[in-house]
Amino acid sequence: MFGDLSPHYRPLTVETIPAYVRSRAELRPIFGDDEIEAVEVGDGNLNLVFKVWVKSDPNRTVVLKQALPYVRLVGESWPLPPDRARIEAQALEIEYRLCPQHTVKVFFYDAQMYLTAMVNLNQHIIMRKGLIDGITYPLFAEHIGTFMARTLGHTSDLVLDYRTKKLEVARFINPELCKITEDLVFTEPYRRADGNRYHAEIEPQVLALQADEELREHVALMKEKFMTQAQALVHGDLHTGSIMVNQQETIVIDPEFAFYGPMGFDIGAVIANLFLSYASHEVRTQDPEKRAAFRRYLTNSVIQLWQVFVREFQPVWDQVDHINMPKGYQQHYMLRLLQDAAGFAACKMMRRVIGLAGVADIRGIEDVHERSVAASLALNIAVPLIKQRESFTQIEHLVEVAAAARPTYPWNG
Ligand code: SR1
Ligand code: MG
Repeated sequence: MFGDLSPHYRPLTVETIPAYVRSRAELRPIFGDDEIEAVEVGDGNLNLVFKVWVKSDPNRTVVLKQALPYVRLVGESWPLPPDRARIEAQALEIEYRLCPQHTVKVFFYDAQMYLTAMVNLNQHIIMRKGLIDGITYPLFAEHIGTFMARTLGHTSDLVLDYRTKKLEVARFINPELCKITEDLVFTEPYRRADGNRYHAEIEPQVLALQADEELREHVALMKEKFMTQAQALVHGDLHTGSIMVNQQETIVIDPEFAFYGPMGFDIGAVIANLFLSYASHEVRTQDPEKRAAFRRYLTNSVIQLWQVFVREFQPVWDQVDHINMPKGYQQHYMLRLLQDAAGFAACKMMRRVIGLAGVADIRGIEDVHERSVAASLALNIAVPLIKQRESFTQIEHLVEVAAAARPTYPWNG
């Protein structure tokens, strides 16, 4: 269906990892002839992920990430081309060149095995897990704003020459993974679909949302933009599960959904996930003062990441042709990015509540009534975010929408 699998491809297991590691000269400086241990840690939707280390010295370690030829979340009934691993490795190479301090370092990509060997970020945790526990990361907004400005600005027509840009668009054609996004983010949540996974208690709100034709018009506009605007090399899945953090560092991983798309899709993904956390702490943090403080951190992060993005994007504007791209055009461009980010953030929030692939922030809330409160609030942030996006002229307007929203579960009528 997607072309032939490499004849050398075989999914690794913890048992076959030592022999594989020995077969790769690039890993010899790390592992030598020492005894190797491995564990499979992949908790994502698509791939195998192994942590591998020297038994006598766990600091000598790598992560091996290998694509499966199907969607792990669903099983072999949903085939998926493992060539996405090549897209991911090539995107990481570009992101590392443009922003090494916030991109995971790759040792090599094995095209026969659809496998990437990379640094084991064992001093970091998945940001989503930290946010669920109410941990703040004060440098995150500065770091992610910088990462997005560098990787998006420097892969756009504003920097690349006409030919390189078009060849890069071709190199990053990623139809099957884009189709997943088209279906799961922009199509299925707004209609009856077998893939949807919302829980029964939230159904009245979901059905009302799906019946809202004005909302579906707005979503259709965002979907069109996603499918047609080859603005820059976007990460394509920049949620808080694709970001590893600690108090000092922020490292982006997992760009297998990368393609040339609208910049606002990445910016919106980050904002969406901060707002999903905001909604989840309606019930996750019971103490009102602690809740308010954590939410202040989240909303300040939204504001700051945009301010950093604008600041770090300025060098791009400084080097464009100011005759054809005068100040007014530049301001218009940045305003469109802000409004796109709001629209995409909304779609990404709605899909995480209604669609196939949820987020632990909300779906991990055990008590179903508490989960419903958080889910309801997330939807009530998302809907005005997309409908009002063309009135937003500053980032604070997005935060005002979140702050004004309330859960409408339990229902009155
Ligand atoms: C079937 S894949 C589901 C989701 O996992 C990835 O992280 C993307 O967000 C995708 O939509
Ligand atoms: Mg991923």
